[in-house]
Amino acid sequence: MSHNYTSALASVLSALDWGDGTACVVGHKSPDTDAICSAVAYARLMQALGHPCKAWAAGPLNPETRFIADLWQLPVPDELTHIAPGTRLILMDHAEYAQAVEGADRARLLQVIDHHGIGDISEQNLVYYKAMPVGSTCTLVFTSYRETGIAIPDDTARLLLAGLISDTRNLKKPTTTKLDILAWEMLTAQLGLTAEHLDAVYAGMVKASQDITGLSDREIFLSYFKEYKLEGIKLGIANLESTGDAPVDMFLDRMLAVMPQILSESNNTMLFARLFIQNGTYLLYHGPGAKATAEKAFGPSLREGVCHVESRLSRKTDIVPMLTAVLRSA
Ligand SMILES: [Mn+2]
Repeated sequence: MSHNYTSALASVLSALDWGDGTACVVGHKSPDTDAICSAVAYARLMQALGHPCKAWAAGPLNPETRFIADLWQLPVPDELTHIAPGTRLILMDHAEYAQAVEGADRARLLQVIDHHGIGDISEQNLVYYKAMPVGSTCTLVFTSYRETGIAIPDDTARLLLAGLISDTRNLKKPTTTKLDILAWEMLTAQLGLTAEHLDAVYAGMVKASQDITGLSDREIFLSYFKEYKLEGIKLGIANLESTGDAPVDMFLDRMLAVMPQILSESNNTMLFARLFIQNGTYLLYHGPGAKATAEKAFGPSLREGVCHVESRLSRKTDIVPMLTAVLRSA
């Protein structure tokens, strides 16, 4: 019975209009470890099911991904800057054009595998859309292997575990679900890894993501940057992972100094940045209307360009919904 069920689920994917070429499997721009690893692992699953696919990276790897890719010898996809109209496309870890590779809005969208809100993507043809409120897209890819009855090779298990521990802060993040924990347990058991070892690996990833040695202020700002279209307004939000050795105020000055240039080069209306340190979150803002928007969402400015909230705010689960609510009522 279970075999029939898994093969029937796998066959559902054949109903998509795959065309003659190779489908692009790609995560969001400014890719993080989950976006990269889920794309490679999912492309491998589609290949195993007989659908020609290739995984891509929608931008250079961030320092954390480079660290874990080196440590675990993960395959790193080539970089894709734009796709041709009509290309078959599978979006991983995002569901909005503002975060997608250039040309995504004119591609033929086949699938979305994601754990965010439903953005502005559209597709008139049949689509396979899998979204769940879980801790990582790699968790969803894990379930796709299980559902379709395809065994997970060890090198794919490492990819899935890398994305999973990155996005869930090794199961410590509040967005972690029992499904993420189950995937983590099964993947670590398969690979013969201990919890202590995973703690050490994750500590190395955090250290790498916070190591800003040798990066310009602009590179620091853009390392964990995402773009959104909220209530029709295009904006970008940076996650700043560490101040390095700099005092907080000096670091904030440096980030505020690069924001005007980055804004003028992008087609965003506003820029924001989040820096979490010691039980408080600094929120930087820049651009027309950004101050009023930030102050309505986060309270009066601490100083020009900066608000502060005495709790840990997540970009996905706190900041984006708060900004959306303010922009909706504007
Ligand atoms: Mn993710």
